[in-house]
Parts: sequence; C-alpha cells; structure tokens
Amino acid sequence: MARHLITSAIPYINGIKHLGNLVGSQLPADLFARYQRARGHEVLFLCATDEHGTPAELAAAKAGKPVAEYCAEMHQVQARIAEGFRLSFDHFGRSSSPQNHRLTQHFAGVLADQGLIREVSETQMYSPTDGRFLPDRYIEGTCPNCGFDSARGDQCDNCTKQLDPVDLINPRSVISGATDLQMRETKHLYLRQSTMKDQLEQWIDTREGWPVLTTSIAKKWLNDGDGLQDRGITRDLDWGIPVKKGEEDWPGMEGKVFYVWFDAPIEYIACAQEWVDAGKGSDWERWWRTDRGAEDVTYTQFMGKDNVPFHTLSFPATILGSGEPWKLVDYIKSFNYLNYDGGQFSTSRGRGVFMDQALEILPPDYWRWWLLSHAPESSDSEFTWENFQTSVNKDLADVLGNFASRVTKFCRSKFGEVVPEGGSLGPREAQLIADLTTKIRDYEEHMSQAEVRKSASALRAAWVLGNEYLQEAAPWSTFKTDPEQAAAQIRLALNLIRLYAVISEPFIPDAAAALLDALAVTDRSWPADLDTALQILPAGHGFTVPEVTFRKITDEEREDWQARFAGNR
Ligand code: B3M
Ligand code: ZN
Repeated sequence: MARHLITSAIPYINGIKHLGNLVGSQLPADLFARYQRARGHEVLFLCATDEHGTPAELAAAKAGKPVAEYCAEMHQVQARIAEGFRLSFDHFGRSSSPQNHRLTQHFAGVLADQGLIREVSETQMYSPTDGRFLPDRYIEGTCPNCGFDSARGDQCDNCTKQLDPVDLINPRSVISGATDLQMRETKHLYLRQSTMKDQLEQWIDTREGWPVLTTSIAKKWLNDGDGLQDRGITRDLDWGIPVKKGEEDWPGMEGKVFYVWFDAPIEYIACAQEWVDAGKGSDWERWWRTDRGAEDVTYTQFMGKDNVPFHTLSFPATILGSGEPWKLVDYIKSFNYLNYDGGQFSTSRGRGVFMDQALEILPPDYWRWWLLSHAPESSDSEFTWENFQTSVNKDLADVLGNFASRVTKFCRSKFGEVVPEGGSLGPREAQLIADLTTKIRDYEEHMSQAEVRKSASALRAAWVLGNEYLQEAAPWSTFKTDPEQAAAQIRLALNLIRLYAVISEPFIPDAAAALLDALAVTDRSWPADLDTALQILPAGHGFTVPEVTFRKITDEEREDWQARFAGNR
C-alpha cells in the first residue's frame, strides 16, 4: 500500500468558479484521489479557499461586507458546491486559518535566519484620506495612451496597455475617490530566489516524467531575461497574514501583511494541520515532514498553467530555503485552459457556465464525465453545447446507461430479479474477458499517471466492449433456443455492470453508487483478475433494475442553455 498526498490549487475566495477553473485543478485532482483510494492506497487529498490579497478585499467591499465575514460566507458557498460536484477532499481548509498564520510566519522567520530575505525600500502611492497605501488595482485614472477615464493602476481595460500607477493622469483612489494621492516611501521584504536558481534548476532537471507543460514554464522563468528574480513577499494591505518573524514582531513591518502568493501554497501544509485539528485525522507530520515518515509519500499537485511558476519555483524556494525537512512535490500536473463556446469564460460578463449553475441544470456526473474526457491537457480545449450533448447522449446514455438497463430489464423479464444460474461461458466470453483485461490494464496505466483524457478513452472503450458483446451474443435470441446459455451470458453481463461501476467510480461516483445499490452489492474490490471479478455476483443473488442512470439531453434543452449562458449580464 502506497501513500498519496494530493493537492488541488486552492481557488480564490472571490466568487463562484466556472467550469474551466474546475477542470483545471479540483476535478482532475479528485479523479486521481478517488482512483488511488480505489486501488487500496492511503490518500490525503487537500484543498482550501485562497482568501487573501486585493481581489478578496475588493470583492468584500463590492458585497458591502467586512472582509472576514465575506470570506467565511464564501468559503461555505464554495464548500457546498464542491460537495455538489462530489469533490472528495479529506479537508477543505482556509488560507486565513490560524494554522496558516502561524506556519507562514514560521517560514518567513526561518528564511530570514537562512539569510534569504532582504529588505527593500520603494515608493508607492499613499492616500492620506484612506490612511493607507493603495495597490495598483485600487487606483484609477485617465489612460495616457487612449484617454479612457477608468484605466486601472496596472492596466487600461480599453486599450490593454500595461500601466504603472504613476502613468495615470488624474489618479484617484478607488476606495474613496480621493485625488490627493502622494508617493511615499515604504519598506518590503523580498525572498532572495535569485540565489537559489542553481538549486531549483537542478531539482527541476532531476524530476522524471514531468509534463512538458510544467517543465517548460519553469525553465522559461528560470532562464528568461535576467533569470530568476527576487520576489516581494509583503504588501501594504490590512487583510492578510501580519508580517512577523516567527512569533516575533518584525521591526519596520508593522501594519503589513504577506503577499497572497507567499501564504497560499503554505496552506497546503496548514490544511493538513486543520484536518487534524478538525478531528478528521491524526499526525499531519507523517504526510509533510520527511523526518516523520513523509519520505515514502508520493506528493502530486494539480493546477492550471498560470499557477505553474509559483509551484515549480516560488513554493519550492520557500521549502528548500527553510533548510527544514519538509516534503517536496513529486509530480506537478498542469492544465491548459478550457474555452467556452467560441470565446472565453468571463466572470464579469457572466459568459459560460459557473459551478453553481451547472448543478442547477444537471447532476454532477454529466459534467464530470464531459469535463474530464475533454480535459485541456495537451492544448486548450473548448466547451460547446453540441459536443456536450453528443458526449452525454452517446457515452453515458447509449453506451453505459443502456447496457445496464438492457441487461437488468431483460433478466427481470426472463429470469426474474435474480442472477440466473446454469450454462457455461464459451470462446466469445473468453475473448471478451481478454479484450477487457487489455483495456483495463491500459486504463490503470493512464490513471496512475494522471493522464486524464487517455484514461477516459480507455474507460469508454471498456464500456463499448460490453455493448458489442451484448449485441453479438444477443441473449434475447439465444434464449429462444438455449435458455441455459442465455443465463450464462446474462450472469456475465450483470457482473460486468458491477465491474463497470467499480472502475468508473472515479469519473462518475453517483452513477457507480446507484448501480452497485441496484445490484445489492458492496464489494468494490478492484478487478485484479477479470475471470474472478466477473463471478462476484453468484447465481441466485437478488438485484433490482436501476433507475435510469443517464438521461439524454434534448435539442431543445441544448438551445435553451446555449442562449441562457451566452453572457452580457
Ligand atoms: N488561488 C489561483 C487560482 O485559483 C490561486 C491558486 C493558489 S494555489 C496555492 O487559479
Ligand atoms: Zn488606454
């Protein structure tokens, strides 16, 4: 039995995520976690909400709520939606937890002790009216390039020019509208990543079999231009983790907080502490400290490609730089983007399907299957309603659902709701078992490497084999001449439904549970040997015909939904 630590990138707290976010980290991480559990391995699967930074402050202000209250509420909302999609986190934590406060301050302290932090003085916009420094996004003004009057401090949304707050004409505070802004000196902490370039590069070069997408992004940041840059890890914000050196105050850093990207990955560790403190587990060190048993843990991270630099360079710099025996990631699985119906998902324009809306129109398995079988692995991929309808109707309804329903209904009508006895298997069945064995071994191979699309294809191919067999063996005609043989065929087919439920569970957990329920079987053992696995339901075992496992999506629904999610909110 192996031990798998699995984390998904932690979603920002500000709002409900769209399907592209879901398929870029949480969903494939869940697939992998479910698979490793099904294979009998010990799994700790963690995720959390990423609650600090300007976006959280701005979203809370927009909602007219204190930021702590806003975050607590949105955490509940995201947790409920995660359950709706059956994301099987062992714990869904919060980066604002006391555990993460302590651990982030601890890391800053040890990094300082290792000489890896330097203090830098810079000038930044200060608003006397608001009594605070203003980050780029808190400043608006007229664009020097196109004259647009609501350009932000970091970029003009009208002409897309990248800006510095000082470039803006008539800059004003987004919070109060104040225009009496001034440049003031402020001090910040920088993590001296540049001194760790060789160590990081060597670490990356010795990772075996990492996806090209992951290593190419890491290499680009290591070697582009002037190479790896030192990184500011503090901000002049109210909301966040106060800058401290361990438990001690940090002179000159009063009123400042750590940068959200410094504390967010540390939450992966703090989340394991939260898991223990919530009474759900014991001994988090066993997963995270190589001096406490974590040396034989396999740690896999899942994320969208925009998160790769932080996970291949910044977070490892924190871990390695600490000089303490923390577990480093073993495999980073990254994803491209999912586009929506000829364009991009857009939160501001309400374009595309968001996680809460998806669950309002269809159960989670439908989305899980489409998203995973179309995961943007080797390139960006696109959600279209036509494609969604086709996949659901063909793969789920016609192939898997139809198989389960035909077999159980036929059995009920000829033999009753009980696994029939008599007859024996012939060469056709031997061939089916051989073909299935090949497919399932392929499936295992792809799943163990988190090759999501290839896994989905292998699984679909295994479903198809059952349908083809049923078509050829045609027990409904066999029954007329040789009822014993038909009984043997149906006994095999009923067992095949159980097998499909077990191996499909990581993709479609609800359907899997419903099928096992209908078959009145609790044995979820993974099929080591197919001959044996296809005899688990013995003759005489009672079952019920399952409810419709998957219904078809009609053309009318497809058109409705397409119009409803087109955007322009
Ligand atoms: N919250 C960005 C994102 O949701 C960021 C990930 C943090 S992972 C430590 O894509
Ligand atoms: Zn402009």
